[in-house]
Amino acid sequence: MKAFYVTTPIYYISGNPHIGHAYTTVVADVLARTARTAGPAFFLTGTDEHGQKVANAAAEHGKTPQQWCDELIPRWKSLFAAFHVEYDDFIRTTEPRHETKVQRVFQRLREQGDIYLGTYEGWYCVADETFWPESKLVNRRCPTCGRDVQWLSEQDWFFRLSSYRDRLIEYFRSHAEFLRPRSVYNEMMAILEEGLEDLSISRTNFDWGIPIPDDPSTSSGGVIYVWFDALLNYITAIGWSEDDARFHSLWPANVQLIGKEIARFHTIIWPAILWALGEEPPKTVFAHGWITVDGQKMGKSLGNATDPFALVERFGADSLRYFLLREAPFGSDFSYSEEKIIQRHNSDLGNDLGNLLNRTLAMLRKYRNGVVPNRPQSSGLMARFADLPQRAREATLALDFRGSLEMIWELVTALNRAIDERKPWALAKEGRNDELDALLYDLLEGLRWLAMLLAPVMPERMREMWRQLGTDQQIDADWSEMLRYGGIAPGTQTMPGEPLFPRIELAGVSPSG
Ligand code: ME8
Repeated sequence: MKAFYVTTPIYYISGNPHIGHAYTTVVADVLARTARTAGPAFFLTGTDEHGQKVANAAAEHGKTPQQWCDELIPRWKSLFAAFHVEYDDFIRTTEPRHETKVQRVFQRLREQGDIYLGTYEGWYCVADETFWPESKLVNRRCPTCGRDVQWLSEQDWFFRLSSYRDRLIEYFRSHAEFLRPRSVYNEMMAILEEGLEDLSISRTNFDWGIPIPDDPSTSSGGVIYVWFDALLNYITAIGWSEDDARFHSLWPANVQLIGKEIARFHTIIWPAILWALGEEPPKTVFAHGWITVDGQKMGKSLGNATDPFALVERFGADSLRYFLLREAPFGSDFSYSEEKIIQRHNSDLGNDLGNLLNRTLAMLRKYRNGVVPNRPQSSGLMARFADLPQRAREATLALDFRGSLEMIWELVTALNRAIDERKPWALAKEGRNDELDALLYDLLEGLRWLAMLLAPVMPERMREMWRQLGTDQQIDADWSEMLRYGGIAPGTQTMPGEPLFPRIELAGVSPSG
């Protein structure tokens, strides 16, 4: 069975990670965890360690690039751990398993004529590691980041990107799901329609990269262009050219998540490289929006990045995960603000979900000694949610995270409303025991569903909810088996504990940034 394969960009290790890096990685984690509720999944992330940008950062700190990367890696890994991210593999482009295969790709494409030797003259932006034709510069600066570009003139190896243009246009037209959202699809289509130039894929003015494999017919040295090297991580990590069975159990990737600023690399250059290798493009590349501060993309180099470790400390990783997925439709930009995080935490998580658990367990303790009752009859409460797990999962796997959470919140709302309307305290007072048992049972069963449904988004807090519900089942088991009505066993002793999402006060909030 093919596993659901999801990837994030591999991040430049030129500085400390920020919340933007956590964002994409958390989204990938939620996808992988959700896919796992129905079958196998594989989640790859990692670091992009070559290129001039990383070399410059290392030099500024008086280190060799390799030392610099080795020293920073633990910080990146601990960021992902702090956000409760569980990847299956973390690839570093300086690893031999990657470097040898990148050289193999280069050799193969050179032998078959997809790579040739030519002369490059033009502009280069080091921050984005991108070549730009003169016509694309804005005020003689990089059109993406606005920084100075440098003039390059060198003999380079070129990838015959232009020869894939018609095939790309045709592929875009016949595979609308290949690139989402539509706004980015339209942008890339416009680039294709304008025409493509071949891509320089070697650099000779510095040496921090994978060496061009020997070619007896030329004396040109140099290293492989960092983007050509980096894109290949998605296949070198899973055994391309080494373990065909494993490779084909994962490739083509189901979802490749990226920020929209790197869509051109992933949806024009990447499929062309894959075709040159005789492989298929990924099924979907999703180019998401930016987290912004004062209308600008949050980034390391603009100096407006928020320290993600401090955020976790203050709000808790699971609340942040929820915020990131719930706040904006996936694909749109959204502005970062502590007020909004606190608002979501206090209202959705604290009032709606956390109180529901507290109230239910408190009533159960009061009326039934904290023990899950029998179901003498149905309260009817759960009937209309029978297909919720399937709908919520489909929405998540279609990358509609907000929609999925809204569906799940309908259950939260229904359970809260049932308490308010059916008034268990009145049922207890009037001795309507069967009705009370039926209602309490369904509230607990509903909470069990919620813990499972929300575990991909808030793995740690939902485990705590699970613990308080006292069940000995596996929270991350297959939904089709576990999310059937009647799963919480009568007689289960619940274990009320601390509130799941203690209120965070707005007072004393420091300005963002
Ligand atoms: O581009 N909002 O690495 P990078 C949302 N190494 N997401 C953001 C963000 C923000 N403000 N800032 C960063 C590279 N990201 C290359 C990729 S892949 C073969 C090579 C996220 O360190 C988003 O996913 O600049 C973006 O695409 C990625 O970090 C860029 O990370």
